[in-house]
Formats: sequence, C-alpha cells, structure tokens
Amino acid sequence: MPTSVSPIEIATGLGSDETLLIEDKDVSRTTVVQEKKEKLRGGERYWRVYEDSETEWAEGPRRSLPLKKLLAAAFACVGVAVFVGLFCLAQRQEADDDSHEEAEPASHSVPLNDPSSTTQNTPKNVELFWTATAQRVNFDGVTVHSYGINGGNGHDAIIDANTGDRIILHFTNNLTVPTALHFHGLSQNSSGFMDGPTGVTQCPIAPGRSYVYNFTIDDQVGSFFWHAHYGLQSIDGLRGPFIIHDRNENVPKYDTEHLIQLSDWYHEPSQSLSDWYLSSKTNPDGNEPVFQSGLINGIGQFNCTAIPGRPCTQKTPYVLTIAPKTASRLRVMNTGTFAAFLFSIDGHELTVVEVDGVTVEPYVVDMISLNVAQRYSVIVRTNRAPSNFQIRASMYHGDTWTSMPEMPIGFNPHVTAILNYSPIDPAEKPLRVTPPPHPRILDDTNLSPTPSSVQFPTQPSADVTVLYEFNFETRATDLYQKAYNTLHTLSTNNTWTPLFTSSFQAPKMEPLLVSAHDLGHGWNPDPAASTIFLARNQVVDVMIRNNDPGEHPFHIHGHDFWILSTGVTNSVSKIPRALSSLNPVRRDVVTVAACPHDLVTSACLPANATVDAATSKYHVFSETVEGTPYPVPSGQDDVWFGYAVIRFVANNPGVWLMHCHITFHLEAGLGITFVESMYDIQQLEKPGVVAQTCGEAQQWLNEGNVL
Ligand SMILES: [Cu+2]
Repeated sequence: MPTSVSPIEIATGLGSDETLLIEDKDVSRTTVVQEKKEKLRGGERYWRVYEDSETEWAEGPRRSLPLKKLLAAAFACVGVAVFVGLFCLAQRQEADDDSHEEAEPASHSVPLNDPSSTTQNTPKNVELFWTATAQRVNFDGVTVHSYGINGGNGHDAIIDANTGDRIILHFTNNLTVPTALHFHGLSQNSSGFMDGPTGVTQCPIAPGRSYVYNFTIDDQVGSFFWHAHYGLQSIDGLRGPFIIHDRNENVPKYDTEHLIQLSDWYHEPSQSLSDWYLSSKTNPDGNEPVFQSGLINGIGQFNCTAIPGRPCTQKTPYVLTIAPKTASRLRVMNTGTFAAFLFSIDGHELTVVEVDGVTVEPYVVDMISLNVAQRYSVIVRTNRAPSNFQIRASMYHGDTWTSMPEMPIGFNPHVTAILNYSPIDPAEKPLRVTPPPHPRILDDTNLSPTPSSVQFPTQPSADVTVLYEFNFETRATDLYQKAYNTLHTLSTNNTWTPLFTSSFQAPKMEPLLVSAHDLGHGWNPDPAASTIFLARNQVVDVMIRNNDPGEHPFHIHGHDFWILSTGVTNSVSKIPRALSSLNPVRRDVVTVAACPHDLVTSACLPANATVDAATSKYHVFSETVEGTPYPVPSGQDDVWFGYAVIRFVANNPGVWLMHCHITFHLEAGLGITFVESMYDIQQLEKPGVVAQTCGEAQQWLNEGNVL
C-alpha cells in the first residue's frame, strides 16, 4: 500500500530533486496495477481511446492568451445562434476598446481595474448563445468523450461581465441527455430560478430544449465559474470561468490578468463513474473513482508510457507568457471534481488579493491550496531575470484517497506549466530554483476581507445554530452507497434538538423552489429534500462535523459565508464559541478538515489519542474553551473529527442547496437545503421558462426516457 505524501514533503520538494523522486515513485506504482484496475471495473471498458487520436490531436505548445483573446476564441464557432453571440461579444469588446488600447498579445496596456477611478460601470446586457455539445477531446494525451459549449471546450467558454450587468444566456441542450447550468458563487438575489441545480430551482432541460438564464449581477466582483448541475456532468467538461470586473474593485493595481483553471481529469464518462461509485456491488468499500491526470487550462500530462501500444501523445505543458517587470493577476480556480491542488510558481511569491469573489487585504505566500470549487486571485510580479519557471499544481497531498491500493493506469497527480518571461523561448529548460526552506502555505483563515458593504454580524450567538453531521454507509436494504445527513439545532437551553436524518435527493421533476413558491406554507416537502426553514434576515451558524478521513469542501448556493472556526478537535465542547475575529474571511467553499486518522486503517483516532498541533495540517483545538461551551451531542465525543463553523445571513429569499462539492458525495446524498424566507419566496417572479422546461422534461419522460 503506498504511503501518502504530506503537504510539507511536497512543499519542501518545491523545484528540488525530492519532488522528482516522488514523481518517479508514483509512476512505478501505477504501471503495476494495470491488470487489477481493469478487473476492478468488472470488465467495463475503462479506456476510451480512439485509433485516430495521434493524428487528429497532435499539437504543439499552447501559448497563453489574455482574457479578451480567449473570449474571442471561445466563440469562434459556427451556427446562427453562435454568430449572434459572437456579434454581441464583439460589440462589447469594441466598447471596451474605446478605453483600452490593445498592446502585445499577452498583456492589457491598461489595467482592467483601477481602484483610484471613481467612474461607475455602466450596466449593460451580456447576451450569450450557448449550445451544449458532445465532442471528443484530447487534453492530456488520451482522446476521450467530452461535453462542451458550441463545439468548443467548456473551459474556453468564458463569461466575462461587469458588476451590474445583466446576463442573458440562451442555453440549448444539444446532448442526448438532460442538463442544466449553475453559476457558482453568484448570489442570484431575487433570481433564484436562475440558480440551476435540477430538482432544486429548475427541471432538467430535456435534449433539444432550451433555457434562458437571465439575471443581474448585483454587487459581486471577482472570480467565479459556471458548471453543469445535473448529475456529474461537470466531470465531462461542462465547466468554465465566470469573471466579474468592476473598476472600483478594491485590489492592488496590476498590468495583465490571466486565468489558471485547475482540474482533475477523468477518462471515463461521468455516468459510468457515478454508477460504479454508488453501487455497493462494484464498490463495496465506498472509494471514490480516482482521476487519470490533472489539467492546467485544459492541458495535462497523462503518463503515456503506461499504455504502450495505445494511442497517446505526451502533451507539452501549458505556457503562460508574461512580460518582465510587470504585475499580473492570476485567477487560479479549481474547477475539478475530487482533488484539492497545491499551487506554486518556482521562484515567485503569490500575493493573495481575492478569495471566491471576496477581495482581501494582500497576503503573501509561496503556495496556495485550492479545494474543489475554490478560487484565488494572486498577484505575481515578474521581477526575476528573464527565464522560464515551473508552475506546479499537485493533487497528491495527503488526503486518504492517496493511500488507496489501486490507482488508475498512467495516473499522474502532478501537473506543470511554464511561466515564460517574454521574449524567452518557452521551450528553453525552466530555471532550477532553490525552494524556500519553509514555504508559506496559505491558511485561508488568515485572510481579511477589505472594507465593503457586506457587514459581518458580530453578535456572539447566531439566531439559528445548526449542527450538521454526516456519514457514508450502505444499509442492508440499499443497493447503493448513501451519505446520511444528521441535523440538530441548538435550543435556548443550550442542548441540541434533533431536526432530521436524511440522504439528500432532489425531486426528479417538481423543483423545490417551484413548490415553495406555488404552495407557500402549505408545502410539505419530502424528507429527502432535507429542508431547513429560515426566517428573513436570521443570522445562521452551521457547524459541520466530519467523521470521515477525507476533507469535504462545502458550498452554499445563494450565499457566501464567514468562516468562524475550522480545524480538528476531540470534543464539540472544545470548538471555540466566542468570535476570534471581527473581520473573518468570507468565501463560498470551506474545507471541512478530515478527522485525524490512522494512516493504515483510515479510522478516526480515538478521542483520547494525542494529536500533535505542530505537525497537523489543520488547526488543533484540544483545550477547553472559556465561557459556555457548545453542548456535546449524546454519545458523540468518542473520536477526533474535523469541523468548520460558518455563518451567513438569511437575506436572500430562495431555496438554496448546501452540499459537498465533491459531486460523487452530492450524488450519494451529502447535501441539505435552506428554504429562506417563505413569504419573500412567494413574491419572487417565476419566469415562464420554468414551467415550460418542466413540461418539456415531462414530455421527454413520457417518450420512455428516464431521469
Ligand atoms: Cu465530500
């Protein structure tokens, strides 16, 4: 059984021989599991390799493009609808070009954001015409099936808008299966029917049908992304960036901005991954499917030597070209499914200025960790002697899956790209840089949001405090593995009162928001909807308790939230109850720490074990807190566990999904819903497309199809 590699090991190996040794070790391990893995899959065809892949997909190094060029490329496709989209976009760019003169390809001559400017954005309509399409792609050397937009890649379909703009996205489903889109991190204030998760805010869009996503970007700015929210289709490539600019964004000046999209990459279609994962027959241990490789802006390095004789073309790493002596904003995002990334650039500090669409006081580190769906903007200064430098994104850092006995053939968890100072030849060998002896790895709880209109509610106790626990199990009556959510609420006498235990499942058809809107207080939701009702403007604390040896990145739709506390402890009573900051970090995905566990058995350590704070990846809370502690749920303090306490204000009427962003886990039921301000939900305008889409989905079902 392979040993897992701690973040510290990877970190100290930054650019050194040690990293190379780790990589070699991985490669040798993956080659020997070839037979086992294919057997494990029960004879199912695991590899989707096509004979023509070498000739069809061979290509040279790709150069980075500034956002505008990428946008133009994203829509350079055929079709009438697409033409209209291109036209709208071109119009928008012309307007931009009045004030921004285009310089050399990889840089904007004028910063997109100028904090000193007092000019307000003039809101406009951003009208897009997107069709979901199926195609074959080769991102990492192996050709596989994929979904994309307008015949192109999802990661190239970039939504770029300004604060205050109205998005009008005409979305047509040209797939053979239903789909829907979600705009991650967008609050959808008063436009909850545009949020996207099927069964929650809309019906699935049947094949051949369309939905118009029409909403205004209120006061948000920063780095977001869009992705499919039907099944696990984002795995298949239906995901891409959603960037919101604002001239008044409170970040330091920079010269150019670039997207760095990180994701794990599976060679198998999401449906078969999901079927395999959930079935107790094929997956009795409940392991998540492990990806084959990782991508940086759609380019990865699958280990082709692991599949001799099969079509596979080793890819040249992605090249990010930046002029010397400039400051660049990199919008780094993890749009993947399962793995967290450690991201760094040899010889360069990263100044964090934005987290999940929240601008923060500049904070300098050497590495950032991005869990699934998390984003950071970092400022990178090209202040070294011109050369090439390695950009590193590693997914191999100590989560339990890294010690699974079998890894996919050719598995490569390390992705690299090149930071190229122009005009150096990007093909020149990257400079070897001595890594810092003690690299600074970002702890997001050290970040402080810049002053904004969003006020942190400083009341010590929330109006509603919810304890959210969960576990994965396959009960005797189940054919499928399920996640079970157990919810309690804190009563005024400081005891936990049970709310419900459920495995989340959205309705196939009648979306929860439609039921709430149409029926109001007469609505009696199915227990599987896992609903918690909130009144307008209540301050809500959610304590997520993780008895699992893996991290879980939790996300709430319709809100970002403050992180009050996160770490590991051996008693709920030791979780800090007093606020430790009056300006805590706010974001929309929180990493809920794994339980400290036995590295061989993966069992959470008993509560009386000692966990060393000095070597732990997480904050360790082992001291009794001052004041009244949180009560201990009965019989629960027997092991160490990971947790996060987050706070949000119920100021956004709607039905909002809260879930683990590892979509396998959501499929298993790891999620709940907040029904926020029922009276206000009933006042929401329900666009005609909502009922129309449900009717079309029903018709599709009537034709003998299944959801
Ligand atoms: Cu999870």
